[in-house]
Amino acid sequence: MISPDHPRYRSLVTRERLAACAKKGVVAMEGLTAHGRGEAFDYLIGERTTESARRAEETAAAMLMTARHPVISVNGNTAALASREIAELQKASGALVEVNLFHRTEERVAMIEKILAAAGADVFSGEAERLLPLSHDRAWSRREGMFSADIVLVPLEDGDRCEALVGMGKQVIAIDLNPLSRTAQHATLTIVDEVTRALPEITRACAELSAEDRTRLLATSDNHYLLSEAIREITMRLAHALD
Ligand code: PTJ
Repeated sequence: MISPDHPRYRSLVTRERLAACAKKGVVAMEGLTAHGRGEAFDYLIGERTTESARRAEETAAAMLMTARHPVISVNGNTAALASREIAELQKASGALVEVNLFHRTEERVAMIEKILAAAGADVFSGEAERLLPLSHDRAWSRREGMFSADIVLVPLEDGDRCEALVGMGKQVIAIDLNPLSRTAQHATLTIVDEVTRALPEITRACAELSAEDRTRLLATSDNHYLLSEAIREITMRLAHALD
């Protein structure tokens, strides 16, 4: 019998929650395979927040706190896993919360907005238009939301939209357990950590960082270094896997 405090027990409960959300249509079917990829990478980093991830989370807080118009983009997986954590980060950072989906239907947008609101988030839900330079449904955004943002936090994003947002001159903070994904490689800052661990760490840092801390973190931010540290952690763990 696995104890409820064990990471393996939590991951079983999480899988059941995602499967239930997929049946209701909140999580896209593709979201289940994305979660499986995430689980595999989480296992490789040791199902914990690494030192380099913590540094990235603090840098993310510094970016959000100094942004002109920060936006948190929420998809089906993030809503199913971390609605409460999104609401708490919104309170700490003052960022706007907007639902933006890869597999977009009006019905899914409405369901996800409802889940976020029930968790305490103040969801921005104005009229969406095809504003991002992408040919498919990921182009839909709101003029006063993600389209006008200077900084966008994208948990579990796909590579095309991350690249498009960077191409529009925005700073993109990604949360992605795979340090080799196109999103991780193209984002301004990548947090290689599980979304339910990463969001509370960013929230905590929003409350705790001093103005000097923020200046220092922003001046020394280096995504290539953070990604290479994440890959080094994985390599070290694999090298000692059978010890
Ligand atoms: O709800 P929708 O329609 O917007 O669709 C959402 C998905 C996730 C299906 C869509 O954005 C997608 O296909 O994303 P990708 O390209 O599969 O990328 C998801 C990334 O998130 C992968 O690199 C996974 O390793 C990573 N990931 C999965 N679960 C987690 C995660 N990262 C952090 N925490 C997780 N729990």
